[in-house]
Amino acid sequence: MSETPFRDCLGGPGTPVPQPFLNNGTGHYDGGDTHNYNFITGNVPCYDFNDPVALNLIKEQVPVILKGADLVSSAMKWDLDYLSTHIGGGRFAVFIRNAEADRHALVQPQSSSNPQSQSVQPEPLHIFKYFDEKKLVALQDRSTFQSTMVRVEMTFQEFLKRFHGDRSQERVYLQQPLNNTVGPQIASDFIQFNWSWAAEHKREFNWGPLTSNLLLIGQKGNITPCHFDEQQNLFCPLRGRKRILLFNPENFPYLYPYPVHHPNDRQSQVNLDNPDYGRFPKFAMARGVQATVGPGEILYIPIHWWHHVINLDDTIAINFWHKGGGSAPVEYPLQARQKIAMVRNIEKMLLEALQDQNELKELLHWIVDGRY
Ligand SMILES: O=C(O)CCC(=O)C(=O)O
Repeated sequence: MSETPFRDCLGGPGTPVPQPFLNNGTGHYDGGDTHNYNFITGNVPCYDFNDPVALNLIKEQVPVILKGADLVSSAMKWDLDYLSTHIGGGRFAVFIRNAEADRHALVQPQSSSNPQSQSVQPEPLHIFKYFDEKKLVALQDRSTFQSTMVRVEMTFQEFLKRFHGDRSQERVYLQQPLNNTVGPQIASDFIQFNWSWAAEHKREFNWGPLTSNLLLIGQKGNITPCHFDEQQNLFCPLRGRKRILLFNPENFPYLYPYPVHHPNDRQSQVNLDNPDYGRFPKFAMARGVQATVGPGEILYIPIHWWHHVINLDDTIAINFWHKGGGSAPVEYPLQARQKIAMVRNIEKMLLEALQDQNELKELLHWIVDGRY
């Protein structure tokens, strides 16, 4: 059992002094790992893979880094060359940010009474803010949404060409659940993952079924901005380091998530690198922790925990997403993650009843104003 949980972990004491948070002179963000975020108050603890303390933290839904992990040992040889040779001829989902497309998109949206419309500004090229395409189709007030990120399916060879292109003009991020189109060598590596550890611990943690293993291949400096998932996540870097800022579910009101019907549902409206305290005053109360993880480590990201992911290097990673799991007996007061699930359900139910996304705000005022 570790007495000094940070020893030998990438983010712990003894880590080489990293480069400053930099703009590398070409006008585009180039990542960095020393930027001091005043809302980060500590580091995620790090333990040996099978340390019971760590496993207990996971049971309690607290983030932890597991080091010396052998969950995906057979994938530790995956680099771009190996994947290029063995991944097969299937098509892969790639998110693309393009400077030229951004220039065309710089049309200001019409003014709207909706608060989200004020956040419609071009995002810097390295930000990959996820949006839900189905929610975009159903969105009634299009002035509240603008994304210059597109999702394109392409072969691995096409992706590699763009990955090695001019990053000041275009950035790419491959994010593809592993499926049966992969070549036999990758399939064999996948079969050799430590599935018995995964199955045994899934039971122990009371998680639901594994839903997917997302393969992520990102460029240095790419950022997946602050969001939460409705899944438990064992996040396994295979190449390069990532710095991940995490906020527990109690921070929900401080991070101003978009409405449930919005394409950016589950994303924070706050720009962590330049928070607008005028619009988002409660962000001043947000408090988070951070982890820097690399190959051979696993970061456990609990369901409903906010996470903001900075690629410190070119990276390859794979995650294990699991459903939340069976319902434990309800205890009061409810925990933040249970309240989040409840709030999301209420929002969805009211929208379904109203059939008009623009009416929801007024209805909520009817419920609250002068009454609570
Ligand atoms: O690595 C990234 O950029 C994003 C990963 C992430 O958000 C996840 O696995 O839930």
